[in-house]
Amino acid sequence: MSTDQQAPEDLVGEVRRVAPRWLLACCGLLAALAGVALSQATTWALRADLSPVEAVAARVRDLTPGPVVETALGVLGTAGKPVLLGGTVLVVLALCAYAASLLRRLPLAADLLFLALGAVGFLAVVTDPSPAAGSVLAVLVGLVTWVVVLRVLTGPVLDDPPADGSGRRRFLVRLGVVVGGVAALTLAGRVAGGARRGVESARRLLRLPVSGGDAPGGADLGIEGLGPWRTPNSDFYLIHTALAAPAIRPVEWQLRIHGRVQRELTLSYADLLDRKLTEAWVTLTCVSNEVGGDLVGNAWWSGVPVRELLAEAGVDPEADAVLQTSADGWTCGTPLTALTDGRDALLAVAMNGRPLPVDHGFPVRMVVPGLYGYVSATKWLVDLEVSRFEDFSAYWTERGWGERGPVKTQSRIDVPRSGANLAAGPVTVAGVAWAQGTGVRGVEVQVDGGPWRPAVLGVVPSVDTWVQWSLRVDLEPGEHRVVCRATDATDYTQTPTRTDVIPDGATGWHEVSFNVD
Ligand SMILES: Nc1nc2c(c(=O)[nH]1)N[C@H]1C(S)=C(S)[C@@H](COP(=O)(O)O)O[C@H]1N2
Ligand SMILES: [Mo]
Repeated sequence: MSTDQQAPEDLVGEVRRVAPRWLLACCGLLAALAGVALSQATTWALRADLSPVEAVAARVRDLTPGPVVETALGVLGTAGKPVLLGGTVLVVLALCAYAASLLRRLPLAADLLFLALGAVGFLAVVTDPSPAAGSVLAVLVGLVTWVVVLRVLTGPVLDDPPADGSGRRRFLVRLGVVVGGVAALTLAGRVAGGARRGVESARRLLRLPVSGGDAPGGADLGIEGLGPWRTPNSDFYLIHTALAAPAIRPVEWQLRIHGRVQRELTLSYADLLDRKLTEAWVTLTCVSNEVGGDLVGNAWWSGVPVRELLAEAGVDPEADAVLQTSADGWTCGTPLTALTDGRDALLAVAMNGRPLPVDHGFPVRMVVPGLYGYVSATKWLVDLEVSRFEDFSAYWTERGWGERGPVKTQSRIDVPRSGANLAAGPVTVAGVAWAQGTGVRGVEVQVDGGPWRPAVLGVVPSVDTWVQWSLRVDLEPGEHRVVCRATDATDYTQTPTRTDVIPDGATGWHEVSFNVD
């Protein structure tokens, strides 16, 4: 009997079968594959534009000397991209396999390599011109998968194997679970991403009976540095708790209206479009908007007045609230009166004449003038339950935010920018002010602590939109400080007292400081 055919023996003389390095390398390879697959699946599912592997490959390409890239492209042609991506993956797999093969002598080698590769992926993703949160999350998912899968696979291999061969069974079971689990999750990510693409194309094909909305003449003061009165969909602020926007096809969308009603209603997208649509300019504001912040936007919305649907359902006179639920499970509670008092509270299907963008709630969202978004503007809306405030709690109110959320009268200076250096001569100070549901009566500007001077206001179609304002002032060379404040139609003038955004919206005056040469 020759010793080299036998497993080495330790001092006590028990048989110890040492896992061969190739087996450890295979575990490393599998862990690496699993990590790459799940990071890719995360990218798909969240519909981020860039997977970590793509980001790294793009960096490799950018860092490669130009002539090399050109020669490579000349040889490879359109195969250049797959070769670059495949090459990146192969290098990662090879490194991981090698590090895992050292696991016995250098137990931390693999973890350190994973961390280093994760850092490379992270850097590649965040230095992208438009880094997406989904891509960053994908790096994290990949990293965690590497570490966990390697532990899971090598556990039974590195432990002293029981003589009865159960160690081998344990390994095979774990191998099966890892391979099956990763394959299933990757497929799920692919399907989720595909669903989103399907919804995007369904949205593009929709032709809705809506108009694009004409901004009233004189609404836009046309001042450089002051954003347009109508916020384009692509520039409209985005706030939601969902990591990825729910993908809902119009044909599968349904809205249920129930709770304290005489007749429950269930509406399809077609039912909604069969009704007469109302269209209105409404400025939406986020309660988290700081003084001077930009979580506010104005759009032309088309939809069905929710009061008509509530009237059909027959609301119980005891009810004082409507609990709204979105497809992703987010909830908010809206005062019933805001939905029934005649204001343009809409189940909106279009924004600025286009079907709602997926990120803004496609196919149907709520828009309620005069209330902050967190208590009213549910995107991907699927359920309205007529209720009482005392009978439920909603997503943000559970987290310490106010129950009702009426918009506070606010104003903002957009030009000059803080810290600007202006040429001598007359200076235009301009911005926006809003008091949805009430209307802005006037905006005043104070320069360097002097008297308040009334600004010129743009024309607005209703009390539900913001208004642009401007004032020309002559300023001496030097540092200047400008403050603005709005007065609404109830004669309330903005308080100078600064309060935080939590629990129910910031107060205080916006000011900017700048220099005149
Ligand atoms: N489903 C869902 N709807 C939501 C939210 C959310 O987190 N999930 N956020 C709300 C908040 S806080 C605001 S300010 C508005 C923002 O709408 P927008 O992203 O279209 O600008 O959406 C509201 N609707
Ligand atoms: Mo918000």
